Amino acid sequence: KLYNVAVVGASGAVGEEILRIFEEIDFPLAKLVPLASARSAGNTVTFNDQELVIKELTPTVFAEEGIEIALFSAGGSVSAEFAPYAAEAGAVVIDNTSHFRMFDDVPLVVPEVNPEDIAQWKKTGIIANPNCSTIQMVQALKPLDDAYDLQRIDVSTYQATSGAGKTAMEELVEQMQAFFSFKLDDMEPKKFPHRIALNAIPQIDSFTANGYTKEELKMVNETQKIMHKEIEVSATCVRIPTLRGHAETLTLTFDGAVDAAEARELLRKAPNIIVLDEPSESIYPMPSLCMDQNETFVGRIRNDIYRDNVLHMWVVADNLRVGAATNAVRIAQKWVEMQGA
Ligand code: 11C
Repeated sequence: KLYNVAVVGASGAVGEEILRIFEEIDFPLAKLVPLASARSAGNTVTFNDQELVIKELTPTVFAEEGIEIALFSAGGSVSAEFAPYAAEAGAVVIDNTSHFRMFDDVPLVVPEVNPEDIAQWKKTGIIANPNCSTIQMVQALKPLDDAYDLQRIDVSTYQATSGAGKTAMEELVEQMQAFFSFKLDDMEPKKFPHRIALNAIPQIDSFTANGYTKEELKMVNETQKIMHKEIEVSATCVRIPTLRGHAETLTLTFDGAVDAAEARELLRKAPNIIVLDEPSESIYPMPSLCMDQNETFVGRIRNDIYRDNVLHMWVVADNLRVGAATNAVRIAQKWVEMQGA
């Protein structure tokens, strides 16, 4: 069977990656329909060397086009308004925004971690895709939790500007250009609370009453929901002046002793994980290595100096791919597999 697939927000940073991935993989696609708001409708996107005209996102378009799989990445308010129309038209919605993630009746899925939760899609017709910084982290945690029973995560992130969309990437580039013409001090921040070029900003999204940002609390709440476990999580999320690829330092506390060499082997065998860990040769993951890749890279795996139940490591992935588009398409692939079962 072939499926009619809609991509809502097809010309956005994540939407474009979804199209690239559908070009690269063997997906049972009958047709691909790019959708966007009236402002972008009529523009075109390239797909398999063809120019596809973006159609307007309306309440009736999903039924009119016979859509069976609808991938949303056009912002939370668009998903809130239009995902229910897609679900009513019989499509499975795979939503990249944060809107539905913590709804009790909406599964939140990372296929390498909790693929079984996809079976609950019928409750609302919607499956939520987690936040980018959560996805790459739980992929690397799963094999270690299975082996050693993870109790606590202390994580700091180094997040690329593309997490905030295309205009945020442009803001970094414009500020870098201004630096070389000695005009950086004239640049007003737009997408970020401060200048991002030559800086590191310890704020992603807005602060909540407990002193953590919404991005940091997503890492707490989403991790517990995906892993079905009340793991303690403390996150500090930082924006750095890179374009693509989120990096994370993880300090992991397990129930009992953990061995770094054994953990490294477990990660080598884990799906969609690549271990790059030869410190003496300066081999470790970096954002520059993970761009356009669909795998999550792990390195700097080492035991704590003081406690034998604590492990440290460094995890990097392309936030637009692994952290968004790739995970959404992998959910679609699993969902398709389950229809045949
Ligand atoms: C960032 N992680 O890097 C955010 C973007 O909940 O899907 C993703 C926001 C989300 O800015």
